[in-house]
Amino acid sequence: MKAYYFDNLPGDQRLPHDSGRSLSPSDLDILGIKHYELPDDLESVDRIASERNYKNRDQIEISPSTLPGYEEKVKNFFHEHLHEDEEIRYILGGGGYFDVRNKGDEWVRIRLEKGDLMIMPAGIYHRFTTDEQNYTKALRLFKEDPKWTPLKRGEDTDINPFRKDYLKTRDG
Ligand code: KMT
Ligand code: NI
Repeated sequence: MKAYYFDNLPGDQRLPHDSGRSLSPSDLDILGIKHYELPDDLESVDRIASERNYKNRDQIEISPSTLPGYEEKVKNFFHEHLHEDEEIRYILGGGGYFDVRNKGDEWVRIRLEKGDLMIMPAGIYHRFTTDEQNYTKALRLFKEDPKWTPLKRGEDTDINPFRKDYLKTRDG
C-alpha cells in the first residue's frame, strides 16, 4: 500500500498520477480508512468479515479478457460515488488504485497490491481504477446480498444521511 496526493494532471487514469506528496497511515486513519497487509491470509479476512457482519462476498477479475464489458465497467468504477455500507476489498492479484476525497476535497490516491485489505467507511466519496497492467483480482465483501449500490456524487448524495454521519465522524 502506498498513499499520495493525486497529481490532477490529464492523461490515462491507469497511470500512477503521483504528485510526490505522500500520506501516512495516520492521515488515512483521519479519513476513516483502515488498511491491513494480509498476504495469503484468508483466515484473517474471514475474521474481519464476520466481526463486521459482512455475510456475502464475490470475486472479481478485472481485465479486458476476463470481465465482460470491461471498458464500460472500468469507466463506472472511476465515476466518483459513495456507498451506504463500508466498502471492503481484499486484493488477490495484480494491483489498482482507489482515489478518495480528503477534508479539502482533494483526491488522495491509494495503491493496493496483492495481500492488501482496505476498508473504506460508508459515505466517503471515492473511485477506482486498475493500473497500467490492466489487471486486478479482488474479493469484494458485502454486508447483505449484493445490495451494494454506488451512488454517484451530486446534490442528493451531499445530503445523504450516511454522508452526513461520515462527515460528523471525520470532522467531529
Ligand atoms: C468499486 O467500488 O469501484 C469496486 O468495487 C472496484 C472493483 S474492486 C477492486
Ligand atoms: Ni465504491
